[in-house]
Amino acid sequence: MASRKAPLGQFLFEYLHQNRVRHSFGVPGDFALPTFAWLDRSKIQSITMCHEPGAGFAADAYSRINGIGLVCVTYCVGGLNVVNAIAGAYAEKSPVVVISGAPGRKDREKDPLLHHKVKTFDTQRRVYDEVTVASTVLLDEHRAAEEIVRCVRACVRHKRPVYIEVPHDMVDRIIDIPAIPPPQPLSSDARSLKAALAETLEMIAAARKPVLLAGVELHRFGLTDLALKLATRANIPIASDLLSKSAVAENHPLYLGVYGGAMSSDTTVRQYVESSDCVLMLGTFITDMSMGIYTARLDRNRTILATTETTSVRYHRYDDVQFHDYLGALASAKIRPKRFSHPNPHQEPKPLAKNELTDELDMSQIIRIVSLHLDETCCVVSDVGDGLFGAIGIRTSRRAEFIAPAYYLSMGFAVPASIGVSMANPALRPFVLVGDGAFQMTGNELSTAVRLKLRPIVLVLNNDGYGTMRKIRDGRFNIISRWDYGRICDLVGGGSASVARTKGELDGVIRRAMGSNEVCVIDVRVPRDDMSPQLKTMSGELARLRNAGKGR
Ligand SMILES: Cc1ncc(C[n+]2csc(CCOP(=O)(O)OP(=O)(O)O)c2C)c(N)n1
Ligand SMILES: [Mg+2]
Repeated sequence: MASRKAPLGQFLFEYLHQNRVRHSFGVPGDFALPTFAWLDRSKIQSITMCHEPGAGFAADAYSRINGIGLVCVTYCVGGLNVVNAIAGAYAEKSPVVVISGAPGRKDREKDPLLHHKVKTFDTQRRVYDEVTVASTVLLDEHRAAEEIVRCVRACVRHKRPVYIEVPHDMVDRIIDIPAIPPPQPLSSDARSLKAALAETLEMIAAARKPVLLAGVELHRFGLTDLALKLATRANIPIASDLLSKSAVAENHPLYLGVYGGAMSSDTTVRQYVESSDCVLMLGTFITDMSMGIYTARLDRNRTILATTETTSVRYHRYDDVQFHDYLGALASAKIRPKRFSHPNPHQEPKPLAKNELTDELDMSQIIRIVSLHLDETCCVVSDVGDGLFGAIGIRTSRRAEFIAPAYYLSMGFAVPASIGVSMANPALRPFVLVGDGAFQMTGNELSTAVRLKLRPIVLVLNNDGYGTMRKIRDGRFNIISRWDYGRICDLVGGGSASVARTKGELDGVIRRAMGSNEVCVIDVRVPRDDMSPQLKTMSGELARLRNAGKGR
């Protein structure tokens, strides 16, 4: 594009639109109104949410599906409200652009006490520096365009949030827009890449029982097909982890299940991975959660870890190797196919028999019944709580998407995230698993879903309080108010509500919900002391860890 001039606000949203942003989630404020006016005039649809945390979670989920997303807020009262959601996006590599309105350049001259200011005019930007890969305050019209381009490119390149602060008296100014050269692709150091590949191929060739752990970066960076090509050509089985759960179809003949130490989806996948002599971790985040709270048994001498940040083969680390170069070369390399016979081939969940329809529900059965209904048009959006742990056990041949804050673990994610999912891909039907506690945090965003005519199916897993916390350590602090969850539909003026106490009831209401075209809220009564097998393991391990230091 040749150099030209345009109003700052016009360029900002034009450039974001060119970079595939189609929706923005936010709440306006006086410092942000001139920016919102430009947003309104742009091709990007602006969605006003009930509260900024909801906007942040919606934008995060949107970014995970769309490849980039946008949240627009006002200074500090709005921006600081959304920091937690953006921290989660940073931690889990979700490319969200945060735009915040701000006091004007002129307002800042004598450093007055202006409403929404905390300590200095730079406070919010400095807070955001901790949760973003690039930030800017657009105080200079000569550099504004360059700064916008720099931040958006960093967002796309690193798949992490960036922060752009727009002073209200800058956004209408005409700025210089220099010619924008195309981004420089990152390239590997040829010798380092060659050495990494040679050691990797040697290790794979010598392995009797290699396994591929498909990590979440494969999905974020669009590299899943390359990993599948490698697995298929070399006949190497694949496991995912909780963050990357939907990366591979669960009926793929090479798919083993979700690995996570003692929190794996079943013992076969755990045994397979832990007895492998070559664990190929591709794009994997090694976190306490994905490694089952330190229960994973993965010896570094048997592992290869390749991500966008590191390439390590056993104890050797190779610098300046780009993940896509490494994976691309591996996928095309000559590897003699391995012998593999599946220890636990895919089975569909068992349909409900007549004689069990009146049985009480428990978490394992809820997960089974959910699995019976999911198909390719569904996106399971899970909040933090037993919904997330239980979801490890979801098994269906139809490849439903799966989105959850599975590492950062912020409650309140799922209901607003379902709005982001629907806006990013209207063909996907969100299937929300949310605890009663998490629902009380952000469930009011169903109001936004109703207004936008979206149709999430929301299972409120109602176990009367903070079940997960109760399992780690019980106390009065885990008691929450009892709500009649279906009544949210009266409050927000739309959607249908139902209660499920038995297996048959849950099956019936999910079937009806799948056939309907509106928000469906299902109050799922889970016995207070029940939990999924995965939560049982996790809470046992956490309780052991938290109690280890007791008395010190
Ligand atoms: C924002 C936030 N606050 C607190 C926590 C700590 N926490 C983790 S799970 C949990 C309880 C969740 O309760 P609920 O949503 O009812 O799900 P359940 O555990 O009962 O399945 C709490 C308080 C958190 N992860 N995120
Ligand atoms: Mg609960």
